[in-house]
Amino acid sequence: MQTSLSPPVIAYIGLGSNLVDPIVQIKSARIAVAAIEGVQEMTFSSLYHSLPMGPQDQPDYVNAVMGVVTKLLPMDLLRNLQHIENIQGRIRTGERWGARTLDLDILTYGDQEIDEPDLIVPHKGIEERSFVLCPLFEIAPELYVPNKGSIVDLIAKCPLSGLKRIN
Ligand code: A4P
Ligand code: MG
Repeated sequence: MQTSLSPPVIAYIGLGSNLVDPIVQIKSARIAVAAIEGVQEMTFSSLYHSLPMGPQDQPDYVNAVMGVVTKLLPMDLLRNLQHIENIQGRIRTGERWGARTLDLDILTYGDQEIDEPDLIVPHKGIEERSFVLCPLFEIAPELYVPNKGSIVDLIAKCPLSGLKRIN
């Protein structure tokens, strides 16, 4: 894949799966993300079992967050993550918040705020999602999410029901 390089930036990536052995999907995705040229794994959270946000007629999710150092520009990072989603059998049905083998979202990219047609960073809705905030807090308790607040403040305001850490 064609890529452009930037100075190293810390980015956090949200991983989610609720189809075809979600735990295996998340573990495979971790390996695939760490293998992207220009991406280095820094931290990886516990896995969390979560109730579906959105349509309820779908299986429960497994979620996690990965911290990376990357030299990829944000759009290049996104394209690489979408490539991994496709390889792991992601089928885009067009249904909002529908079931998926793998979802990889860029939660934050350094202290940048990005508002482009294909990429919004910090990821929209991050503050309402305990399945993002809890694993993020676990690996980055000092994080400030640009334009939204500190992870400590965000987590204090977010209901945590329906989330269970997987041992
Ligand atoms: N896009 C824009 N910004 C970003 C970003 N920061 N990271 C664009 C990744 N993608 C970003 O995404 C749709 C478009 O968003 C992409 O083409 C990309 O250019 P998608 O992955 O194709 O579709 P999606 O994920 O269904 O869309 P959406 O609205 O982003 O869904 P979410 O917000 O990712 O939510 N319940 C639980 N418990 N756990 C989950 O992980 N996930 C979802 C999906 C629903 N319910 C869930 C979970
Ligand atoms: Mg997504």
